[in-house]
Amino acid sequence: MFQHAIVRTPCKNVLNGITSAPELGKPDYEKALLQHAAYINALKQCGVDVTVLPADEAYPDSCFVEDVAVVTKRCAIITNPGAASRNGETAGIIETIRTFYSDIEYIRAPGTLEGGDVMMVGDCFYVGRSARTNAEGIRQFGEILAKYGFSCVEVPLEKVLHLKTGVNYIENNNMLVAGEFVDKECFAAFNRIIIPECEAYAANCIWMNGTVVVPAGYPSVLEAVQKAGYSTLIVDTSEFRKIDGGLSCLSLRF
Ligand code: CIR
Repeated sequence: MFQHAIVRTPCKNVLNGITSAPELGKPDYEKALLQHAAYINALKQCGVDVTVLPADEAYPDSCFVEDVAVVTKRCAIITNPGAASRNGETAGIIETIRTFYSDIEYIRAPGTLEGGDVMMVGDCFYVGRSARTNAEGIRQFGEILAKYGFSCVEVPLEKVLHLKTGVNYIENNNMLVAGEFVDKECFAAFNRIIIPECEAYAANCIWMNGTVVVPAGYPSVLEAVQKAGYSTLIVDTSEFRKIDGGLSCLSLRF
C-alpha cells in the first residue's frame, strides 16, 4: 500500500516542456493547474498524504517528478535525467526525499536514468533502455537494487519515450500493455490487458491502493480496467499529454 505521494505544481513555463507531438498545441496553463489540483484530489481519495512542491520556473518539465527519483520500499534513488533541459531537476527533490528516506542512492554520469523508465513489480524493477536511460545508468541502477535485495530486468525500447508510456503494472498480475510492449517476451507471464492503438496514451494508468486512476477520454481502457475488478477514478490530463506527460509522471508514490 502507498502512504505518500510527492507532486510539483506545474510552472508557467510548462508551455515550453519537451514534446514529441507539437501538433497537439501548447498546454493551457490555467487548465493544467486545474487538472493538477484534480490529480492531487484523486491521490488523496486513494488514501495517501500528498506533499506539494512549489512550481519551479527554471525547469519547464519539473511537474513530472516521477523522472527525478525512484522510490522503493527500502531506499530512494535520485536519478540522472538524460534530457539536458531536465538534468538539474534532481537538486530540487533531494531535500524532500530526505524527509522520508534515510537510505538514498544516486545515478551518476555518464549513467543516465529517468524514473518514467522504471516499473516496479513487487521486488522486481523493469527498466527501459531508452533515449533517456542508458546502459551505464541501468548498470548502476541494477547494482543499487541488488544491494537492497531487489532485482532488475532491462527492457529495450524501440519507439516510445519511457517504458511506462506503454506498459504499466496495476498489481494482481495485471498489466496494461500497448504498442511495442504487447508481444514482449518479458511480460508474457502477466495477465496482459491489451490497449488498442487509438487509446495507447491510456496505457499510463496508476494503481493507487486498489483503485486505478485512468486518464479521461479513453472509454475502452476504463471498461477493461473495471472489468478486471478495479474501482476507478478518472482524471483529465489533456494539458500534460501535449508535452508527453501522463498520470504516472506527475507523482512519486510510496
Ligand atoms: C519530457 O519529455 O521529459 C516531458 N515532456 C514528459 C515527461 C514524462 N514523464 C514520464 O513519462 N515519466
